[in-house]
Amino acid sequence: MEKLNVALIGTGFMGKAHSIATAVVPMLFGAPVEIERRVIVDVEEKLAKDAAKNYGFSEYSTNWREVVERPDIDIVDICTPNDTHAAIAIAAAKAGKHVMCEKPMAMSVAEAEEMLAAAKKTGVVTMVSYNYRHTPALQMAKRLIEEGRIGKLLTFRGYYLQDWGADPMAPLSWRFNKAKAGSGTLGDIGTHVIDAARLLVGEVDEVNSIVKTFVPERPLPAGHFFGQRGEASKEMGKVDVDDHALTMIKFTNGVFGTIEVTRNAYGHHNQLGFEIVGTRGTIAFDYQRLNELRVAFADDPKDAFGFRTIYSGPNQPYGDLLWPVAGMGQGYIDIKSIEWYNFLKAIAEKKPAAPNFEDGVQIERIAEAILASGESGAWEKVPR
Ligand code: 4PW
Repeated sequence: MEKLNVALIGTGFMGKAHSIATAVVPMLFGAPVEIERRVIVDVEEKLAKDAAKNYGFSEYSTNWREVVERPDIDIVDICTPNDTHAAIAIAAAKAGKHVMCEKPMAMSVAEAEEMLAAAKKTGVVTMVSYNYRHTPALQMAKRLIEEGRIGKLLTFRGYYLQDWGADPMAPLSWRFNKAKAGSGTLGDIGTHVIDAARLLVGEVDEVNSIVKTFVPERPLPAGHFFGQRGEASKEMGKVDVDDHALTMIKFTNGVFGTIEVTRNAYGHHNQLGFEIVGTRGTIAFDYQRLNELRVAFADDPKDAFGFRTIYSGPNQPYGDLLWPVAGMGQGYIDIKSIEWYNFLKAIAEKKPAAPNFEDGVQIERIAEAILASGESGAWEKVPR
C-alpha cells in the first residue's frame, strides 16, 4: 500500500498527543503502512504554523474544509472540540478519507448516526479515540475473560475519577459548556468507561442513574487554553453540564454493575479503572497503575490465594511489539501509539478498526440513556 498522508485538525492537547503517536508508530512497532504527517490545521494561523514546525508536519493550514477535500490527503485525524467532530468527519468520509475521531464521537446520538452513515457510504475505515482500551494490561483482562480464566462474569464496577474540575475557580473551559461539549463529565470521560464495559463485558441493556452538577458557575477562561490548563478571567459563566454521574447498569448477558465518573474528586487525578467479578476469580485494572493487572484466581493454591499482580511484558498483548523485558512499562503516548498502530493496521488490511463509528454510536446511545435516567430517575432502556 502506498504511503498515506495524514491531515490533523486541531493543535491542542489531543493534537499534540496524536502528532507524537503518529511519529512514534513506525519507530515503536514498524508502521503497518507508511504515513506522512502532511498537514496540520488550526483556525489560528500562528498555532497551525508553530504546530507544523514542532510536530513535524510538512504543511499547515487554517482551513479544514479545504484540507479534507485535497486529493493528496488519505487520513483525517479530528482533534478538535466535540461540536466540530460531525462536520469534519462527514466531510472527510464523503471525500473518501479514513477518519480517526477523538472522543466523544459527537454531540448527540443523531450526529453520531449521521457520521456513521457517511462513513458506511464510502466504506472508509473509522476509529474513535477511546485510547485506554489499547492499554496492554486492559487487553490482558480481555484475554483472561475470553479464555474463561475467571469463569462466568457476574458483576462490573467501572469508574473514571479526576480532580481537575474540583476547584470551583477552575476556569469554564469548553468541557463545561454544553454548546461546545454536548455534555460534561459523562461525555468527556464517562464514555471511556462505557467503551471498556462494552469491550470486556458486552452490550448494555438498561441504566438507572444519578447525574449532578456541583459547580453551577465558573470564571470564564482568559487567553489560550491547553487541555485543562489556562488562566481565569474575572467574569463568571454558567456551567450547563454534568459534573458527576453514577449509574447502575444491566448488560444484555445478565451481568450487572455500576459506572461512576467525575472530574471533581480531589486526589483522583486520571483514575480510570474497573473490577470484574466472575465465578472463578476477579480482575482489577487501574489506569494510574496502567502496567499492572490485579487478578485473583479461585484455582490458585489455598495457602497462596489472593490478588496478585501481572506486569505487562513480552507475554501479554502487544508484548511482541513493545519492550522485551517485563516491567519496563508503557505511558500515555505508548497507548496512543498502539491506538494508531491498530488504526493503520486496519487500513492496511482493509478491515474495520475498533472502536469504530459503530461502537461510537452505541456508546453515545448508552451515554444519552444515562443522562435521560438522570432526569427521569427511572430505569432507561438503551436503544440498539
Ligand atoms: O479524554 C480525556 C480528556 O478529556 C482524557 O482521558 C483525560 O481527561 C485527559 O484529558 C481529559
